Amino acid sequence: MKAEKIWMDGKMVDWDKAQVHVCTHALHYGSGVFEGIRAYETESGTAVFRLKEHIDRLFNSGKILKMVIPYSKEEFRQAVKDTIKANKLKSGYIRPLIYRGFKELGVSPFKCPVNCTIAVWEWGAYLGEEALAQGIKTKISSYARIYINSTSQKAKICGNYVNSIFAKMEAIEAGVDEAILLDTNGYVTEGSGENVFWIRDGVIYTTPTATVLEGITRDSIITIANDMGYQVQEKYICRDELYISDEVFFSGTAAEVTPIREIDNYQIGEGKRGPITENIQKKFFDIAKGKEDKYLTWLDYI
Ligand code: PPE
Repeated sequence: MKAEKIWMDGKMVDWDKAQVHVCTHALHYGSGVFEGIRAYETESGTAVFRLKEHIDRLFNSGKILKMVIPYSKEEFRQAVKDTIKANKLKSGYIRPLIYRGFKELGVSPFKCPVNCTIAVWEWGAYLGEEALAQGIKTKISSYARIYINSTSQKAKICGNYVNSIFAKMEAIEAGVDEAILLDTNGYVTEGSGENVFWIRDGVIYTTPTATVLEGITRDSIITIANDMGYQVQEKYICRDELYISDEVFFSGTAAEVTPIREIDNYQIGEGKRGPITENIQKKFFDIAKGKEDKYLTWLDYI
């Protein structure tokens, strides 16, 4: 993973020189907020998928963590595009990060500066190309998803991801690809970095957003599925409902639309990518690659 330039507080800096002080507040306490955005190659050049929504969520994350961001949303959107151009990136991943920098240590972040960076790099399928076609193996995590009153699910806060790291490490060591976390009441929430969808008798379900990140891919899929004539419902469920679903899949910027073929050694459906998942996945990629006029407003061309 490497590119040429990183945008740091308004300047393009060489990849290897994009460094911070070891007493950076966010390094000690997780006091940063970030985004994950993808850019796709289209016939009319590189396009960023739902840039507006991602920058809106980034600013909302900053608001929740009481950060005064020294740029406007418009400036941030432009900086994302400039970073893509500076790296001649055709397609890949974009990682804006706003964090409390170095002034002094101690839990209160208020005296530390709010620093902003944007990195971009080429990033193929999150869980491997094969995962997109064949589906992945997962397990229900023994780690509960962060309790709703312990931090904020609406904010993509760096520190929140320690919960995801525990779940992911456990999944990898158990020999599966990804974890699905339950909340403290036992209801299904999300993956370490993905929202979850399941399908029963032709109806598509996903979790309500109270206990999960408001995924932008999740929102895209709900729109796409409705437009395709599927019924989509939000529902709280326990793990067993996933076991007996016809199809289950993850959605996320990094994960895109990744089918799940196994959960806790239970085969899901036919044990491969299901037909509805495949339809939605195909539509999603067509849209992201600019092949669907109806959704061109979701793309920001470079
Ligand atoms: N839940 C979590 C916990 C999450 O981190 C993500 C994104 C989602 C749901 C899906 O949200 P969206 O990307 O808006 O559809 N996870 C990002 C980080 C992944 C990583 O490994 O880093 C991502 O997909 O970019």
